[in-house]
Amino acid sequence: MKRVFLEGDSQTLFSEARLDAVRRIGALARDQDCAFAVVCGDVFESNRLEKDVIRKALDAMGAIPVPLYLLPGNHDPIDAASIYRSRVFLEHQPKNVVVLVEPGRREVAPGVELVAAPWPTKSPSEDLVAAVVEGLTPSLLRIVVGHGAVDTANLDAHGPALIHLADLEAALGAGVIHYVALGDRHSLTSVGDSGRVWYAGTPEPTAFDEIDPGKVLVVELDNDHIAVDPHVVGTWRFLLAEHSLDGPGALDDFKAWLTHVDSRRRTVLRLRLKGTLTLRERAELDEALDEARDVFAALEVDEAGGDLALVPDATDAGDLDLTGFARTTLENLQERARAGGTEAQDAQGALRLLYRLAREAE
Ligand SMILES: [Mn+2]
Repeated sequence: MKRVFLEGDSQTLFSEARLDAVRRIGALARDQDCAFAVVCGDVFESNRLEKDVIRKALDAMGAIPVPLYLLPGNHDPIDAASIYRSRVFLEHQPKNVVVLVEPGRREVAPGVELVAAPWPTKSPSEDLVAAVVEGLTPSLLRIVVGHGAVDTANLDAHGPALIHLADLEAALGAGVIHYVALGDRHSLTSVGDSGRVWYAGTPEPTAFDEIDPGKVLVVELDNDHIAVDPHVVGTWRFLLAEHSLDGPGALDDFKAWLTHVDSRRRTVLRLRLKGTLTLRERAELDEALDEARDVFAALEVDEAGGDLALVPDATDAGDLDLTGFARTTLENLQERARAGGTEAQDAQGALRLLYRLAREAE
């Protein structure tokens, strides 16, 4: 996946973690004695990827000790330019990797069928899952493999390809199908009331708004029994944290917190900071954030709300050994910074810079 928020070697770590997640799925499948594994679409972010990405992914998938069924989704539909039809994919496709190219039923074990609903294009005009479930009569143990949003109100999705949950629940109730494995949502989600319709979510987290990502589901299924167990395979984290820097010791507490966050090299941190700082404190904060930027995978500081204010005080000037023009500039900026309004924001920025430069020059 593209990740503009990462720089330098964090990019490499992120790529490697995603391949490791595939390998962990293989180890889990072996430990849990799984008969096979399915990936419900968006296996690849796009149909146009670098060859080495495809080769590395297929190499990791090939080490999974069970059959692996891949469903084309909206990011990797099975159109004429599909990644699954590319020469590099076909040449390196391991024996255990099967692409669910055709919609409909496929026997994957004695008495067990997948009912696949691959995406033929990026924007299909119908409910692809309904199309493959329609007309089935009870016989084998059936697992529907689909991709896309479900039409339940709480997920607030729309479009002609929405998956109609009521139809699926009716088919589950009638014993025509027994489990529905869905992809698209990055959050681990049980849909509806049957306990048999699930999004596993993304195996490695990719964004802040995902709920309970980094897992895969081990599903145990027979005609009248089901168990669905989430297992952790992801190692990255998108962490949103808010801190108030007001009051004695708050800045020190925040700096201590930064050093106690687990797995910092695999943590993308977004900070919302609020409080009122003197120039000296602000410089201390900036230094701590600069250091954190080196040890976290990425660090974003959200200052858009203007919750982090700078209030220059008399001791700030005392910290700096400034004379003449520089001293006059400092005093002018302090005055403007206190005055409020948009000019005050600029003045605060200029003061921070002046303070830092002056301290560095000492
Ligand atoms: Mn999708």
